[in-house]
Amino acid sequence: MVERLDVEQVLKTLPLWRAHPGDRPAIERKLVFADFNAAFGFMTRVALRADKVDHHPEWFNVYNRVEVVLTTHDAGGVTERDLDLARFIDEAAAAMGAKA
Ligand code: HBI
Repeated sequence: MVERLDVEQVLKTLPLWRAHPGDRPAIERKLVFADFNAAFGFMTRVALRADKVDHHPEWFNVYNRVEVVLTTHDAGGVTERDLDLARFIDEAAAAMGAKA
């Protein structure tokens, strides 16, 4: 079992992320891309990584917007696995020219 981390501490290292409102601790980032092509390109990069590390985003996409929520179900909160994927998401978002 991976250790749960304090969300506020995690967010200090992830300036583009917020606490996700809900019944269990989670972090979220809302992204905007130039168009659907860029948004889906971003999602493809993240999907391949998620498959590789067996850790998956909860996400929502309409056209050029993607909303991502990360949490670790087994631990009932945010762990290093979410932090790692969030860092990868930030890199992929920058590479795909995220506007927000
Ligand atoms: N993805 N975000 C997230 N959180 C999990 O706890 C998680 C996951 N993907 C796969 C996974 N857990 C599996 O390890 C278990 O469901 C078996």
